[in-house]
Amino acid sequence: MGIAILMSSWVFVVVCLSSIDLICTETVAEELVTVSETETIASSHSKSSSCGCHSLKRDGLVSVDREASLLSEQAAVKYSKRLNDGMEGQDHRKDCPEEMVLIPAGEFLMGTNNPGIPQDGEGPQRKVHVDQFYMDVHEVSNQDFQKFVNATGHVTEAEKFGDSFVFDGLLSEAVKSQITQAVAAAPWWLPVRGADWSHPEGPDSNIADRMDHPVLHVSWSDATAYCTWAGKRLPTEAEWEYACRGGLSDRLYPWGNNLHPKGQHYANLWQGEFPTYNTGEDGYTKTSPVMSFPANGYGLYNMVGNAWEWTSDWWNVHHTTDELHNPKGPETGHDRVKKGGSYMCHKSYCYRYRCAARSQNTPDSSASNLGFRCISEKKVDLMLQLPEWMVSWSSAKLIGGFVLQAESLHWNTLQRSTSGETC
Ligand SMILES: *[C@@H]1O[C@H](CO)[C@@H](O)[C@H](O)[C@H]1NC(C)=O
Ligand SMILES: [Ca+2]
Ligand SMILES: [Ca+2]
Repeated sequence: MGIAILMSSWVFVVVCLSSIDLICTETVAEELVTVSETETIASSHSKSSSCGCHSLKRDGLVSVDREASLLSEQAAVKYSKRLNDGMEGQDHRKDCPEEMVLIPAGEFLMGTNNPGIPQDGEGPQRKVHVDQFYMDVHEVSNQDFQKFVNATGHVTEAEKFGDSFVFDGLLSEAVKSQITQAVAAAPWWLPVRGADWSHPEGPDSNIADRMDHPVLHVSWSDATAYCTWAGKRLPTEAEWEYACRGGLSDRLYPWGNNLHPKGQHYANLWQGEFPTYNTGEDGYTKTSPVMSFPANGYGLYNMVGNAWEWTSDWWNVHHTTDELHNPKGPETGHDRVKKGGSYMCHKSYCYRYRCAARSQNTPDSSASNLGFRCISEKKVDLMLQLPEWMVSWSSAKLIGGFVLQAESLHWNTLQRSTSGETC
């Protein structure tokens, strides 16, 4: 039986590869994971003119879960970059370019007077001026981060500490059975030994089939080191929020006020019941490729949803209503601001996939839903590959003595970092 399935899958892969269609190969990668021992691959693969990957409907019996997973796979294709841009069949290497777009200078209304989560300091609404800058069009991907690690030998904080937080819905039973602690206020977050950016669900996982997904399990310091290496920096909260709004004024989301314009999904969020059942109606129960779903008015992808994104600001919930120019947040603080929400956000629990929404973590925290993107004042065309000593020197300069302090605080941090932050 096992061999029969392997062989069918193999034939499927060969058919897909021979048509050089990225969607097919992506779908197959999913397929190898989700096909169970008791199912057979139906003959539907050979039915359509491509490789049948666009209509993964199988003849015969399909369980309810299987049906949901099929619908989710179809949605994943529907919301892929390729179909968003009407570029089906084009060169897939363009799917994940290292690209930045110009965010023109301007003024905007930051925050909101109708806060979804008032205690997060979403209000009051205030006028802010921002100079022009360039922003990464997508979250930093695993591939981008791999390049950085290859060039610099950077070791992330999660790797140094030996653990990171993983949402328990993603964990294998083998990994789960070894965990004895959880976060009281949010028991679905488990500290997993050996979880890091290249092992997002612990030692028995890898990123081979998601190099174009956002890098996860990166601390604020890791993110800062990456941006510095790339000749860029983290955005301030004001820059991030200004960019999120995509030129629209006083709207909830990067595309407007309607979560599902024309019944379509515009972001990778959670559908179903949090934290027990994610239907994956938007195509993904975990992260999605960094350029899926439509871009906003500035050409930025996944500003809300997919992965949370670090900003350079210290966290504080009290804001002046004075008009500000390029505000950089408080001088000092304990936590750093993150923006945009993630694939785990559901309105019932984490209505934070709005541009004004915000949350925080200690700078040494890392988790399976937290990533980043960088900005720069000048356009960075070529990645400046600084030697490691220069990167450590400049990030040490940026974060001062915090590295040492973070070491000693780490265990408290693990508990604290998810107590206020539960999605
Ligand atoms: C990083 O290095 C590994 C091992 O040498 C190599 O296989 C991989 O292609 C490199 N990745 C990038 C993005 O440079
Ligand atoms: Ca989703
Ligand atoms: Ca995001």
